[in-house]
Amino acid sequence: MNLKLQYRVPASTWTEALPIGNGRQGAMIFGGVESERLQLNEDTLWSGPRKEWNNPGALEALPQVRELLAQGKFVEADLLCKKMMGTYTQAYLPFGDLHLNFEHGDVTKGYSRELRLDDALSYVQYTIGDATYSREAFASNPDQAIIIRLQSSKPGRLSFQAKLDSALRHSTSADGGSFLISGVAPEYVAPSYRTVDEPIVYGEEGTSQAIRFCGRLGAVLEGGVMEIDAGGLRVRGATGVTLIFSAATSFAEGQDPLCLSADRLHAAMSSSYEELRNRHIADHQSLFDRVSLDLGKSSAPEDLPTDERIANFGVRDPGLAKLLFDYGRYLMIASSRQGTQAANLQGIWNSTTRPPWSSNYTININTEMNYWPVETCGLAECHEPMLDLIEKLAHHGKETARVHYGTRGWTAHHNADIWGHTAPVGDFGDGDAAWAMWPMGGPWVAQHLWEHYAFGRDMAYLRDRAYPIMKDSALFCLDFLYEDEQGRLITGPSTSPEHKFVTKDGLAGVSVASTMDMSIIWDVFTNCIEASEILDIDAEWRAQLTEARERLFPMQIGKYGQLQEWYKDFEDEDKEHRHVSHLFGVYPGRQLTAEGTPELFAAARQSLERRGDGGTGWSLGWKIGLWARFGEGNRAYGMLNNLLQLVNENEKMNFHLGGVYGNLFDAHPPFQIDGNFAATAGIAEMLLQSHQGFLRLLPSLPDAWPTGSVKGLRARGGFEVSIAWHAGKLNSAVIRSHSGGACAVRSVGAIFVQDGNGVEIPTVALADGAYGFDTVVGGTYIIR
Ligand code: FUC
Repeated sequence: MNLKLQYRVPASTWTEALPIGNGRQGAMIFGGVESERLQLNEDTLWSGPRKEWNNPGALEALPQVRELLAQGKFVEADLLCKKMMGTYTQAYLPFGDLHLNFEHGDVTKGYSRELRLDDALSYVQYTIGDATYSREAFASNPDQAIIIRLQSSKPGRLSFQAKLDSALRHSTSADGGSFLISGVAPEYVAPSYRTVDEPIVYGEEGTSQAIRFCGRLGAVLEGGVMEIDAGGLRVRGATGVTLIFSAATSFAEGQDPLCLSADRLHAAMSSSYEELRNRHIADHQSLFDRVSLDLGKSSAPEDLPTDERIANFGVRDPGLAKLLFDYGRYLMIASSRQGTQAANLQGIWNSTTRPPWSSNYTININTEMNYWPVETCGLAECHEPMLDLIEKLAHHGKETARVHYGTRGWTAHHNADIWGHTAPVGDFGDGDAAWAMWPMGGPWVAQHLWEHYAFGRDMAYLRDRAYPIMKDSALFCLDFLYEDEQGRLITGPSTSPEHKFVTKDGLAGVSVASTMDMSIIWDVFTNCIEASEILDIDAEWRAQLTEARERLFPMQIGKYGQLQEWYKDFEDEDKEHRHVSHLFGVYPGRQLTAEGTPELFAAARQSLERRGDGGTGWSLGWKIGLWARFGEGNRAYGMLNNLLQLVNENEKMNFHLGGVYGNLFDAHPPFQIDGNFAATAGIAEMLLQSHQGFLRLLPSLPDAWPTGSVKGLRARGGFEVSIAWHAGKLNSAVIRSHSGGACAVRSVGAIFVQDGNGVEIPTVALADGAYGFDTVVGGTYIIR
């Protein structure tokens, strides 16, 4: 089956529309016949400007909170944490819409609409009378524009009006041969979960510090005539039209969106449609083609619409599981490119002015999850915007660490935004501590700096860019930790994100030394220790970290045989809570493994079992990866099954329900992109793992995929790995070494290795059932 999403009717809702993007500009294409809508986004269009978010009163409350925690007064401590809150983040906003109104009516024959993942093209086609109309659209990264090609098979049949619109304050005009929309964002947008009298606040015209935006629409005609005025762009009697849309904002300092959008438009208009299209496809494929997956023959009919395929087949169609995997890679390339903003809660696609959770960066799971597939799936360049965001947070988070906790280093809490917000959110007293009071956002995102090195092995990057920020994050942890009465190092106030526990006084979110805090700190310490060894620097500091790591409050096994989520064996507020924060050490961490920590690993598995098989889309996505790490392919497959359930657009927010919409977007509900990325990462994790110092081939292959292959996955150590399997067993694997050095592989039993010339390479048996051999840079090794 072709690599595409396909439908026989136009989208009637936003979650049936199809996403395109070039990392910066995005569009959701509805494919309407008489009136077409492209809902537009630009990734720097947020409310703002940056305002002070730290709370100078926080530090004073800290010792009082710690004192209450020492006395076991958790509910009181939880309430006192309100004194430590800063402001809410700003919101990511919709740019507007491009409307096309055609004069040919809406009675068609043979309508089809599709999104092709391999060349990143959206395509609509239908017949009216004796003319066939087609629309091809793409978002070009090399040409920084959205391009739509309209065609009629009969000369002169294309007549339509095109106009740009926005829900934000704006005006329109004709300007230098293009149709121009220009506007300004609000200075503040309250989160959607808050009821306030004035949720959207604009600044004064002329003096507003908010982000300004401009969009321009230009057209190149084959036949026909065109007029442009403040009402839009009108075309009469054309045979073919290329529409080009360019957008810009004033987010980057000194950037004038009026000029920039014009420059971008003129540059794109100087190329022919074919040139634009070819450049776009080459650019997309340079990333997309690095990986390919085959899970076996599709069981669904070739022409079945994707929404029906989800509803009628789900995971039972291996072709649909493959499509979901490839869709995650497609969406990453479309929403996160070098120089753009990191993908937020909705990637770059958002149509509402008060989007769920402000469509911000939620860094207590969601933003990290977005970037789980990038390294394993060969998209390391797409990681860059996340690394940029981390740098921004590290910069602003120094002040937050100092003001809120009196520590060195830097940190961030559970929400961030384009301005680099790092404080606990809650408008100085409004927030809920179980969510906001979590200074582990910094240390968690710091993991990404290390992982980028672990896969890519770029020493200069590690030394100059990653390590200094990782080190400062570890410094924050060292200062934030304090001793309990037995001399163990604990955190406090400490939460297990968004989950509360039962106390005699009621529910509380805050205690000390939650398992997640300890796991994240173990992770940042370990990564710093290894990085400093590799760089051969900071020996004394390394010793200090190693000593502190030994003294971290230990993990414990609770009364249900589970890995305890909190430092005491409290009862859960919600046994099936969507967050599985205490399992961080299994995935995405590497502290807990079957070989290294068998009892804790088994307890972690029991915790996952107790959490159940339900959850929001992203929660299901996390559980795919976790079951893959537990080596249980059939359970991971079960989670994929639960994710590949069709969710109705009108489904209300539900913390226990997940699935996908008709356009295969992950449903929280509402839409949230993280689950798509987690699914892609999870499938990769089922086929290849490398977090234990060796490559594990096919660690969690489910029975449902007996025969298949994957090409181009990446593993830590700078390896590119292709694997073929048959009847559930490894056929062969090909490993390409990009940075040379030792390679260790674990499969079933001993391995037989040949180099690219068929010469046998000697192997040595290592610990944990792995076998090792030496590689040279650029060398290819065949494993059987
Ligand atoms: C986390 C989750 C919610 C949602 C929100 C954006 O806090 O618990 O389910 O994903 O982020």
